[in-house]
Amino acid sequence: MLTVRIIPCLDVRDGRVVKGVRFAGLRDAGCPVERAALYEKQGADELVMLDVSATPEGRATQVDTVRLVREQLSIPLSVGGGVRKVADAGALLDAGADKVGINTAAVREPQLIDELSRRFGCQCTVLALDAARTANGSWEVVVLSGRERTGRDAIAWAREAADRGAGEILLTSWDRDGTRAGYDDELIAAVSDAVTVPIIASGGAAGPEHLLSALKAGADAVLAASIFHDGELTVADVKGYLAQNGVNVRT
Ligand code: 0VR
Repeated sequence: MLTVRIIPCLDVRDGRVVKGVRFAGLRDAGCPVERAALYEKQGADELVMLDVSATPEGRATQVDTVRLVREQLSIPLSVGGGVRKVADAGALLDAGADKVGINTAAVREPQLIDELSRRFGCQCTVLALDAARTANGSWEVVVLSGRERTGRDAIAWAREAADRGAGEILLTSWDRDGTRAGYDDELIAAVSDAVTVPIIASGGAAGPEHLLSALKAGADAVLAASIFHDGELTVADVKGYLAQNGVNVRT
């Protein structure tokens, strides 16, 4: 069994870490550079930084924030938020990101995935997929930070994105984000059955048992924000629990 990855997530708006519930009611959760250093020290395997600024002005600081975080981080860094074209991804990679996440822009223009993976390699190309449950028990893709439901089936979109060259899928349950109700394990299992690329589960974690459950559902890596930002749990706590439950973690 491959070693799983524990990935703290820094949602950044106007240069500050923020955290909300279902992408709303964002409250301040600290300085990205300090948080990144803290999580690496706790044993994080990778870091995801999502720029969730609403305005171009807020977004302008993203490249600087990537540079500052990169300067003192030795683990892999994935960056997403507001990537609309190949040049946006190039700027983030030049600033020190190892991988770039695309979300809304890829739904609007799926060939962007092909372009990114051809230009930078599929290992740099992460599809960020935010999914919300529908009335009939399936999931649809939501975009624009959860503000627009697209009607696109989330499983079909995951499959298409992987076929187009996405090397990894960052799978966020919009329903569970920030709720501490646990990951949407059924969503994870459904996407895991549909694609062979690695899946990072995201949204809803409250305790280490949720991360274990998501891994058992088929995730290759687990991402969390709320539980780490609020200091309830350290990455080391989570890794200790997973190791005790027979999961291969990097110690
Ligand atoms: P929790 O571990 O439940 O806090 O959530 C982890 C992860 O889902 C979130 O940090 C992140 O994916 C939420 N994403 C977005 C956003 C947060 C604020 C505004 C927009 C977005 O568009 O993804």
